[in-house]
Amino acid sequence: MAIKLPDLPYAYDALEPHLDAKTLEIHHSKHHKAYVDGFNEVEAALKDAREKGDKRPVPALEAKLAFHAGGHVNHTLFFANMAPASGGGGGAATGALAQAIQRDFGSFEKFRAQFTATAAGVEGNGWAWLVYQPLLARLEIAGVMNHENQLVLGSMPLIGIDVWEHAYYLKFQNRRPDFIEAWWKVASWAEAGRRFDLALGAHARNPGVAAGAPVKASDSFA
Ligand code: MN3
Repeated sequence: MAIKLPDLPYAYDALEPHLDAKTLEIHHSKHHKAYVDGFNEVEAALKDAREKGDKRPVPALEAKLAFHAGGHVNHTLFFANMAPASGGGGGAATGALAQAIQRDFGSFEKFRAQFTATAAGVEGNGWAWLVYQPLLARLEIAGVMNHENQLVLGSMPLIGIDVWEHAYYLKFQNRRPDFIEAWWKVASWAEAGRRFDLALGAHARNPGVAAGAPVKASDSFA
């Protein structure tokens, strides 16, 4: 079944003055749309290959599928984990997520410094994500190249930043660190906290989900 480009949860100019409307419009209506279209095209090609019993294109199509699916999922999460500064964007984590960040990184400021360094240090195109890894029962920061590698399987994304040049070049040119600083002013900790609560709930219902390992639900900060 074909997927569709989701609407943004705010207007293109809603993240001004930190992130500019033109970049956001192109990012959503052109770049994100290209991943949605790419995913649908690859899915159709895989279906065709299955029906013809043709194995030859499968490895290349699966690599493309991971790229476009990763692009679609990452952008959907990314646009939703920002909010206008006047509507809850910026600030810091609260509640259970704040306690988990304190436990796993020492403080929010130390987490912020490590996350910023990860985002700034991604070579070429990629992302930085804060994730919850249920089998390790802890938070991790992952630098991701392109859209889809270097993540531990089963990690649940909580909040992330797109550091592909298309995310910032119009306004910030080569100054990725300035873009990252601007992003912190619109990062939605309400959304990250909501995803963390969902991740903990899923983990509590099925703590050994991936390997059958005797992992305890991480309820020490619940
Ligand atoms: Mn992007």
